[in-house]
Amino acid sequence: MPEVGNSTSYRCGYAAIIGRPNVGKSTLLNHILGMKLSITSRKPQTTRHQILGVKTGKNVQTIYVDTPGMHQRRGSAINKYMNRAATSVLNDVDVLLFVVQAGAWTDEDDAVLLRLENVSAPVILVVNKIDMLNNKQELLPFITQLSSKFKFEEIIPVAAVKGENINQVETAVAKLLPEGAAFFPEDQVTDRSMRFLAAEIIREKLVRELGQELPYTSTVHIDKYDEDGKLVRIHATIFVESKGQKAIIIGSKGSRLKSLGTKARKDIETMLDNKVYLNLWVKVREGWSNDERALRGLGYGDE
Ligand SMILES: Nc1nc2c(ncn2[C@@H]2O[C@H](COP(=O)(O)OP(=O)(O)OP(=O)(O)O)[C@@H](O)[C@H]2O)c(=O)[nH]1
Ligand SMILES: [Mg+2]
Repeated sequence: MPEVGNSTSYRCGYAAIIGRPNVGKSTLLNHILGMKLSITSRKPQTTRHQILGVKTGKNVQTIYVDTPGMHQRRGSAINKYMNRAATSVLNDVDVLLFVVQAGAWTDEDDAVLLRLENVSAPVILVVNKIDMLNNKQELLPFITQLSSKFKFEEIIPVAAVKGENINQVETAVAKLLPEGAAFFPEDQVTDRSMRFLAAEIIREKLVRELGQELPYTSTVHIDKYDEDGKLVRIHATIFVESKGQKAIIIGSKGSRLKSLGTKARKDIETMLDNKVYLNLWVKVREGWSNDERALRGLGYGDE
């Protein structure tokens, strides 16, 4: 085992990945880690919880914190929970990675920027999705404009989905971390349990396969998770808010639920490197997403 944390020049600290929904925060984390830890989708508000991703190198351990996109959708308790999970890290980390989309600055980005005004940690601006720019000439003026908005430590254009310039992000973060021993053992990648990650994978399939509104009103609860060496048996319930939503998820003769389940099972098998039996139920719990107590019972406790 390489020496982790004994050398005086070792660095270790926390870097939060923040920004509005859908800019590619979780994709960035997954590429840095070289594995799929945090779920991603084309729909905004995919990530709902803080998720730690630990990257251990020879001279540095960076503990990344993926966060839900900060958003302006007001009202329901789950939206408040997500915004809390996103903003509560701001004063608890050593570095902030503020992710934005190249050429697509919005009011929600301005709202994030406003939150950074009273934060003492250095902020690196990550300009993501540069591959999507029709005209590469647009990048420089975009960056110049943003650099006048805030005193960013660095501005790094990347394409997270292709892993382009990701090393630069890691190096910039490492330089800003305090000296100190590693907090996590070198083989630990996250603080989250396999049970939690399995629920997330199931939720990813829901978000990816269902209509625009449904993902916001569904959540996944793992009822049973048993491991007997050769097989991991998982019983999970998908909670929705109405009978109509339940019917949509189940699909004709159960076809959609079956295909969701198969996709989720395969991903969970890859994650666990084990055979998995997955049993999915769909239940209606009216108003769960706006009920603080129901939310806590479904894993949305204070972070
Ligand atoms: N073209 C392109 N697409 C990207 C890039 N990075 C991420 N995406 C896509 O953008 C979408 C959103 O990515 P996510 O990583 O889920 O975004 P997020 O910021 O974590 O979103 P929330 O969790 O909802 O806040 C997905 O469809 C990604 O595949 C990129 O560099 N280029
Ligand atoms: Mg995300």
